[in-house]
Amino acid sequence: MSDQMYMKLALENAKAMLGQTGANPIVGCVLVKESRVVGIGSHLKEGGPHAEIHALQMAGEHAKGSTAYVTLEPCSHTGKTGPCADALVKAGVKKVVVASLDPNPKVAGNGIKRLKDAGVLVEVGLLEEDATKLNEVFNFAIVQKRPFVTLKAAVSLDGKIATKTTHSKWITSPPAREDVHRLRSEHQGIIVGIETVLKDNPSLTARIPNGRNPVRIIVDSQMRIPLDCNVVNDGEAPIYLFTSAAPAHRAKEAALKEKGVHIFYTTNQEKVDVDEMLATLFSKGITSTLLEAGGTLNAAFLEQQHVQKCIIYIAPKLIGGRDARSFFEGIGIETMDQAIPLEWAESSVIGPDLKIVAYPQYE
Ligand code: AOF
Ligand code: ZN
Repeated sequence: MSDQMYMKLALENAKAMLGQTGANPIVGCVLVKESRVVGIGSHLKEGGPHAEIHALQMAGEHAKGSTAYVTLEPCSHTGKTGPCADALVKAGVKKVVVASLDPNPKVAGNGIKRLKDAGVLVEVGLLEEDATKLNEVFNFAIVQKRPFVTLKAAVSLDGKIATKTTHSKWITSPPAREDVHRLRSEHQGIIVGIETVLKDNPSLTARIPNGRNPVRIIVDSQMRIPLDCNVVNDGEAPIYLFTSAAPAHRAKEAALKEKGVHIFYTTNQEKVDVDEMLATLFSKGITSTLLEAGGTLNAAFLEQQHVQKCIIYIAPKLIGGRDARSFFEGIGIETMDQAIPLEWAESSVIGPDLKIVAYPQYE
């Protein structure tokens, strides 16, 4: 097998853990000695051993003199676990092939340096693009100290998310909606506005086999959330309610807290400040969020450049109506040079619908 094939194997091992490593990156490691794989490992969960440690444990004494293929630069710091670079050196690994560097300021090249200083051969950059893409969420969040935001919308071919009477069940097909549940399962948090809660009384859970429910983050400036709505009562996942409401709502606050809702006040008295909310979410360990909001809240995110990725499902239907809502409203722009440019990344067909993935290209 070639170097590339071993690294592909390491990448596959990383990829399988998408959505289960919390704020940590997904990482795979393969140890090879004399043309035989002697150890394989993935980072399974935040707080647990890193990929290299699992692979070293599997290899045992065979790690000595082996080559390690790691999708991310081995760490050099002591966080919840010890430095992987030192563990590789201690086990006598002869060469380390790394796909991409770790942008975590606590690591950022130090892992490579430690290995080299200890006399280990190091190569960096094999399948780098694939590895970087795999950790797009981690790479963004660890540097920006904000969660990566993926905006999801289901629209008709004429770009509407509802009819003029706000009816919207359903625009896209069951397979496309199932894909959304998979997306929810891969994110730590799902963000909606209070309008969505009032109108749809949704559950915001990942209803697929083995789905993991994201934290339900609700933007509710005036604390209008009904005490009897589904999310507040179903106990399926935590609720983070962001509000700018003044102390006038203390009685309701107590009732919500009683039901286990976590309430966060933002400094602005009128409207929840998106950037402040995202900073708070990051401080709570949330690095990946799915924004499933309507046109107003989406606009607040987009106008402040807080959307990193768009996933749009397009149904082969025409809705029409001047007053039918779309997924990006707000005040709008004057001229085309002010439009947010995006880069197409993927397009596919799901049942009768199209799925488009695109990345906003901010200045
Ligand atoms: C690796 N291999 O498998 C992972 C790494 O709190 P800790 O100790 O788990 O450290 C988390 C940091 O370690 C994380 O932010 C990232 O920089 C790195 N993750 N490094 O060598 C791994 N998961
Ligand atoms: Zn590590």
